This record gives sequence, structure tokens and C-alpha cells, in this order.
Amino acid sequence: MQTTLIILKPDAVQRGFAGEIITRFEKKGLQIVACKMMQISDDLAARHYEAHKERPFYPGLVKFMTSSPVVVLALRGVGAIDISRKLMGATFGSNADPGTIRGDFGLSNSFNLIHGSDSPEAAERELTLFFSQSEILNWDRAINNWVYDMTQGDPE
Ligand code: 3AN
Repeated sequence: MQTTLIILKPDAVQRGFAGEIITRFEKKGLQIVACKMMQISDDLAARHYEAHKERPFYPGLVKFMTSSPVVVLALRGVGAIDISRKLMGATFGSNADPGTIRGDFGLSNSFNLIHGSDSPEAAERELTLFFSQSEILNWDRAINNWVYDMTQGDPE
């Protein structure tokens, strides 16, 4: 099982899409193991986006991410990182495929609704930035035996 960090960005929250976006992940079968609303500080945004700090879009990105509350989630499942990014679609709504979150809900080339970790290393780093250990709940989900084929022991 992988756990990934998802951020519903200020535009998603302001436009009232938080519920619909979370529903897409739930319907797919990913398990919510942490969820909270928060306002990202300048310091947290800087740490989260440190890989991009020399990029021309960095100041605008930090301003956007700190401008209004976000909803952060930890989602768990087999292949959760890649599955989440497929559900999100290409980076900007202008060229994301219909059927994806970014393709269906946005058209901007800077406001793009959602962040998802792009590798297991990024997920580990980002989960630690946004959640304390006690905020991630390792709960047994009753529907697991129907989301996954568990007949061989491992989730398939
Ligand atoms: P993704 O979120 O699809 O992994 P990346 O890793 O290419 O996209 O970019 C990281 C973040 O930087 C994106 N979430 C996006 O919001 C922002 N970003 C990338 N390119 C631009 C740009 N040209 N203008 C504004 N923001 C950008």
C-alpha cells in the first residue's frame, strides 16, 4: 500500500469543488487516512516547493498557495501515487483530458486545483511536511475486501 499527499488548492476550495474532488478519489477506491483544512504559511509553501524556487513562476505559485485555505488529504491504496495523478490529469486545465479533475474543473495555466505527490520519495517528504504522525489514521476499512481481490492474501 502507498500513501500520497493531495492538496485541494485555494481555487478548488473557493470554487466549491472540494467535495466533488474528494468524491472522485473515494469512488475510485482510495482510502482517506488523513484530512484537514488549513492555511499554508509562506514557510510551509517554500519548503513544499523548494525544488521550484529558481523557476520564474515560483513567487506567483507561493502567493497563490498561501492566498486562501486549502484542504490536505493523505490517500492510501495500491499504486495510490500514480492512480491519483491519473485522476488529476495533466498539469494545467487548458490541456488536461476531459474526465480528469483538472480537465473537467479548470482551464487556467496557473491555477490548477490540485497537487499530488509525484514519487514515493516526494510523498514521504510531503506527508511529513503537512501531517504529524498522529494525524494519519491507520484504520481498517470495512469495504477493503470488495475494493480489492483479497483471495490470495494480498490486495489485487
Ligand atoms: P504537477 O503538479 O502536475 O506535478 P509540476 O511538477 O510540473 O506539475 O509543477 C509543480 C507545480 O508548479 C504545479 N502544481 C503548478 O501549479 C506549478 N507550475 C508549474 N509550471 C507553472 C507555470 N508555468 N506557471 C505557474 N505555475 C506553474
